Amino acid sequence: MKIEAITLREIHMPLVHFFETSFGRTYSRRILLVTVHCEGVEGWGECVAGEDPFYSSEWIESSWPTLTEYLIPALLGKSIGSARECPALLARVRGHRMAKAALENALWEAEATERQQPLWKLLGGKRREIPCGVSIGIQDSVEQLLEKIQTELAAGYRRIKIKVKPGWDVNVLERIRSRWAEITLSCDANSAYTLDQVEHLRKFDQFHLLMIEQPLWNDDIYYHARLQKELRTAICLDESIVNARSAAFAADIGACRIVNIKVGRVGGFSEALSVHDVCQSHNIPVWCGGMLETGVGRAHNIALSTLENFSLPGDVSASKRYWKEDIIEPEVEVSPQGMISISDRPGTGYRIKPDLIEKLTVRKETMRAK
Ligand code: OSB
Ligand code: MG
Repeated sequence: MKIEAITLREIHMPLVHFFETSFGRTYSRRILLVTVHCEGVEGWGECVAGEDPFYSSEWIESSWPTLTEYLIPALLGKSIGSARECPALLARVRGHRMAKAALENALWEAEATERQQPLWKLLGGKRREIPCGVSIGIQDSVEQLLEKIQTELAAGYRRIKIKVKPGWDVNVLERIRSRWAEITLSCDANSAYTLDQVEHLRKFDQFHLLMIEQPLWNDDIYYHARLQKELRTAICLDESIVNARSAAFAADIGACRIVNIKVGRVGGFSEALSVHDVCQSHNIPVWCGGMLETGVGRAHNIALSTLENFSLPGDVSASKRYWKEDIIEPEVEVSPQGMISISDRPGTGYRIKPDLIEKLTVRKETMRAK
């Protein structure tokens, strides 16, 4: 597969409903998409970096020049036998894992299409349907949150995750549990607490949560191990698992009992597969995290979620929860049982909508091999 040209573009898409975490509120997404052009075959990838450097230091204004000045030139003109060769070609650049993942994942999609094989099979997936959960942001009032939970439960979702921060946590969980004693419930702090708050965090144990996601610092593993010893509730790491080595370290020292895998956060499918395998060998179940993706990134998350150790419901939800109109067809749909069924079509099994994407594009640059 010769990489002849790569297109980088930014699209703007308003969210159906704002999304608030402990680090802020988002109303509308600015999203970078890449298209790799390889001898008549195309592959698409989504850079999941945010509008601001709040979830991670990487954000779209750091991704764009890193892609055009370093990462895209490192791939142009190269002939590769498999997308697995991509990480080595990009390894000279440190960090910028979300930008790297956009390119690598686009190459996996192109490879699957070229081989006339479903992407999920190429990745080694087994599941023919995947269980789905939802991540519900901080709302203006607890009543509004309860109403949202009601809607998502009625839609069939199998796990409710709420965002928490000091002032929006124990009080809110109490209200949820008094209405729904039995639902599978978890929470995500996005690093809103410190180890000084262990007594406060211990109060979360009474709610029988499936997990508490990333309670402490975004780059920390060691203190999460200290905290896990103090809590009955399983800790799940998101931000601090950046590759297979950090997953192995976290597993070895008992920093978590569950891992959230985001393919962008770990730098692409190859590393995501390694994280999956490391966790499996340590008996740590994983689930697929989300970054408010469009259908392009969502389709990749779905393919990854078919791997064996993705045994917990992911933040992989229906297109319509995020967008008035998604940029793929068919849109991602979730059954009344809270499942997404996996297609046997080659590639992702979804088609992109070129006209809609063109309409949403605010900047675009195509770079070609010399
Ligand atoms: O921490 O999982 C997170 C969204 C943006 C940044 C970080 C996170 C999230 C979500 C949303 O929780 C998951 C989704 O529905 O895409
Ligand atoms: Mg998270």
